This record gives sequence, C-alpha cells and structure tokens, in this order.
Amino acid sequence: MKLYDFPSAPNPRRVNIFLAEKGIEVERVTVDLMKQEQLQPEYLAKNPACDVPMLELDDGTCISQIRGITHYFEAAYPETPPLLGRSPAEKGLVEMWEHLAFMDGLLAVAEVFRNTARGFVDRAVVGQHNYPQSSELAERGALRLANFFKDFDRRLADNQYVAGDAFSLADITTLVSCDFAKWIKTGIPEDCSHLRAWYAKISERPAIVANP
Ligand SMILES: N[C@@H](CCC(=O)N[C@@H](CS)C(=O)NCC(=O)O)C(=O)O
Repeated sequence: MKLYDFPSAPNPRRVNIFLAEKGIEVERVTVDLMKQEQLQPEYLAKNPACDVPMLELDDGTCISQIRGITHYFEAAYPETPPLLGRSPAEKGLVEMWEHLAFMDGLLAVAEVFRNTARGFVDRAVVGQHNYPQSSELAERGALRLANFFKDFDRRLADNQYVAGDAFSLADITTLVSCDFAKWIKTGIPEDCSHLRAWYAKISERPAIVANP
C-alpha cells in the first residue's frame, strides 16, 4: 500500500494527522505539486481528480478524496481509535461537521488563495481542467471565511469537540482550515474565544504536533 502525499499542503495534512492519531504507518510517495506532478499522465491514470492525497492498495486499487481514504482506513483497521464516529448518530454528526468544515472553512480559504496567488494563474480550481482566477471569488472567499470562524465558534461554545464529545476527523479538518487561513494572513478572530480555546487544546495532540 502507498500513500501519494505532499505533506506541506493542507489536504494531505488532514490524512497525515488522521493516520498518526490511529498509529497507522504507510509507505509514502511524494507527488511534487510545485512541479505539477499531479497533472502527469501516469498520475492522472491512477487518480482522475489529479490531487493529493491518494491511496494505492496492493492490488492496484486507487482511492482518492479524503473521505474515501479515511473511510478505507477506519474500516480496514477497526482496532485503532475511531475517528469517524462510534454510534450511528455520531457517524452522521462527524460526516455533517467534517463536510461543513471542508466546504465553509477549507474551501473558503482556497477560494481566496487560489484566486490571488501568482503561481495559480489558470489553476484556480484543483483538477485536470484549467480555470482562470477571479478577484470576485477571492473577495467572496474572505467573507465566507469570516462566517466560518463565527459559525464554528458558536458550535464550540456548547461542544467539547466539533462533532460532539469525541475528537474526530471533523476536528482535524477544522484545525487544518484554521492553519490554512494563515496562508492568506488571516487568523482566528480575537472574539472567537471558544474556537481559540479549542484550537489551543487540540494543537497539543501528538499527532498534530508531529504533522505541522
Ligand atoms: N477534495 C479533495 C481535496 C484534495 C486537494 O485539493 N488537494 C490539493 C492539495 S491541498 C491538490 O492536490 N492540489 C493540486 C493542484 O493544485 O493542482 C480531497 O478530499 O482529497
């Protein structure tokens, strides 16, 4: 089994923290995004989404998308700590809050970053197709990010963790979104005290310290 990885990018980091929390070791293959290796024909043949991370099983099966990869590991390693929920209700809540963190947090930052960074001209959207940058989308992304911080601050006012009372992938995606915001020089606002306290607490977890 091989994990195609580029550890300094936010999405691969989500899986790297997830695996460290579970104590699962996997062989890594670096796909250098700076050299656009994700767009090379050999990689496209394995992963039509042209993104990282991507997991290749020993029989050649290739699974991309963090939801796909994390569900594989959660099912294949049932003896490791569950990070996608324990009860049916928890599983639903983890899916719900992880999806919201990705859509409203991580993608809001990406909307700003990819529509403004010089190296992303015509690469405003991840994938095999090119799209031009849009300053309007960048502005909208900044508004969405401000609301993400407020909405997740409210959520964490009444909950120890993002999906409820257990640490999960929803926390990982929320933390990675907060850190990705630093790429566009934005931090968690001062008045989001619940989100800030949660961030300080989970930042100390060994799996997160080991995957900065
Ligand atoms: N929806 C994807 C997101 C993966 C993604 O966007 N990865 C970025 C790195 S953070 C990537 O591969 N970018 C390639 C590119 O910019 O062309 C997932 O869940 O895995």
